Amino acid sequence: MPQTRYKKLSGSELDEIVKNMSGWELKDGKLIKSFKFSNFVEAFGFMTKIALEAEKINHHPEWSNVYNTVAIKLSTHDADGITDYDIKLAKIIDNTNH
Ligand code: H2B
Repeated sequence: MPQTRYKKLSGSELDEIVKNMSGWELKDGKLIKSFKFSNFVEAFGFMTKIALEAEKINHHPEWSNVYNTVAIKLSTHDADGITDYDIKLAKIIDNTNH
């Protein structure tokens, strides 16, 4: 996939965008947020819904799941940074029931 597909965001652009994204933070060059559910099935159901949406836009989360929590870290490895696609995926995630 050509790298020009992505718009890599600068530090100041990111600060401006992320301050309006509830619960998201910048850490170690990634956009991060954690979600907590009542049990494992709820957490895994959330991941399943996101996985299908991520596949549709061909942009995939780095994440981990322990019982009822899902910790998400977004970045674009092809662009070695955070891009408009990470923001797009973060919005999809926030709009998925949690
Ligand atoms: N997801 C993320 N988060 N970053 C990428 O750079 C990326 C991806 N690249 N999903 C895509 C797939 C690329 O490897 C394929 C070939 O399109």
